[in-house]
Amino acid sequence: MKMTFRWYGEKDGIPLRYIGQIPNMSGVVTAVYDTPVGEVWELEKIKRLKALCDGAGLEMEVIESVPVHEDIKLGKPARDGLIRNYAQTLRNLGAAGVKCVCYNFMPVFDWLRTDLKTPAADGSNSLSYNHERLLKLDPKNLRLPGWDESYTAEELNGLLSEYGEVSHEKLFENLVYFLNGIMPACDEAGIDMAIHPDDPPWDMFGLPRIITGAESYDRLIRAVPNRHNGFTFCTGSLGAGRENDLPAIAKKYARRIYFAHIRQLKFCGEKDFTEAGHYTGAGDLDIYGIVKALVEGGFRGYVRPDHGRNIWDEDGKPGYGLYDRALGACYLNGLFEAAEKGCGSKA
Ligand code: DNO
Repeated sequence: MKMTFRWYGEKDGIPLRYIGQIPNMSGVVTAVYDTPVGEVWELEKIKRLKALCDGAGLEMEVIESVPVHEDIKLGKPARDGLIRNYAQTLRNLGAAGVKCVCYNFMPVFDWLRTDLKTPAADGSNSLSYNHERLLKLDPKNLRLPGWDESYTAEELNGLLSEYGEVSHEKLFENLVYFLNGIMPACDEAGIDMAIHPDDPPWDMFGLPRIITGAESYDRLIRAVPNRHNGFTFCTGSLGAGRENDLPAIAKKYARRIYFAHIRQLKFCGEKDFTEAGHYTGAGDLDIYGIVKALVEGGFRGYVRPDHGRNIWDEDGKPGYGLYDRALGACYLNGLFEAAEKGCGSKA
C-alpha cells in the first residue's frame, strides 16, 4: 500500500512540507480545481501541479476527483463530446504519471452531512448526519461543502426535475456507457478508475444512488470487466449502510480496490452518525478488521486517512484539517505494518 493525503492545491491552508513530514507519506491526492466540469484539464496545468508536489518530495499518482458532468449522468446527447473530453483529461493525467483517478456518479450532490461541527465531550468537533434534519432541508436551497461545483437555484431546479426521468436502472446504464467510453483511454494511459461510493449510501431528495454496497460492486464489474474499472473503498460511506459487511467487501474486492478512504463513524440512530477519530475503539467500524481483510485479500492500492475531527483548536476545512488526519495516517500505518507482517492473522 501507499499512504497518501488529500491536498486541495495551492489554496489549501496546509503546506505540502507539513504533509511530507508525516511518517510514511508517499504522496498527495489532489486535483486541478480551476477547470470547469466537462472541459479538458490542460497538460500544462497538470504538470504545474505535479511540479509543486515534486518540489516537496511527494508523488502525485492519485487524482480526486475528475468530476463527471451531469449530462453524462443524465445520458443527454451532449455526453459523447463530454466523454471524449474526459478521456483526453485521462490521457493528459497519464502523461504526467497519474495512475489512479477517483470519481463518483452521484446525481447533483456529492457527500451530504447535516452538521459540520458537532461537539464531542473531549472538546473536539466533527461532521455528523441526522436523517430527520436532512429530510427537512430544501434541496433547492442547499450550499454544502465538498461539492465540486455549486449551482444557482435556477440551475439546481432544472437539474432536479431532469433527474425525475432517471431511474436507478437508467443511471446505472449511463455509468456503464461512460465507463465503456473511457476504458480505451485508461488502457492507453495506464490509469485505474476508482468509483467512490455514494455517501451516505441511500437515495437523497428522490435522486437515485447506485453505488451503495457489495451488490453494486458485483454488478459494475460484471458490466465492465476491464481491470481499469475499479473502486474507491470508502469505509465511512459504505459503513453508514448498516447492512454492509466492510471486512467481507474489503477481502472480496481487495484486488479491484485501487484506493481506500479509511475513517471511523459512530452511530447515534438507525441512519444517524457522527464522524470519529480513526481508532477502532472510537466508533462502530472495525478499522483493524477492515485493514486486515484488505491485506489478506492482496490489496496493493493507495490509502488515505479520511475525514478528521477538529482537534487541538484547529479550525480546518470540514473533514480536512491537518492534525487528526495526520494521527489517522499514523494509526493506519501501524495497522498495515502489523497486518502485512502477519501479526494480524494471528490476532
Ligand atoms: C468527501 C469525499 C468526496 C469524494 C468524491 C469523489 O470527503 O470523499 O467528496 O472526493 O465523492 O468523487
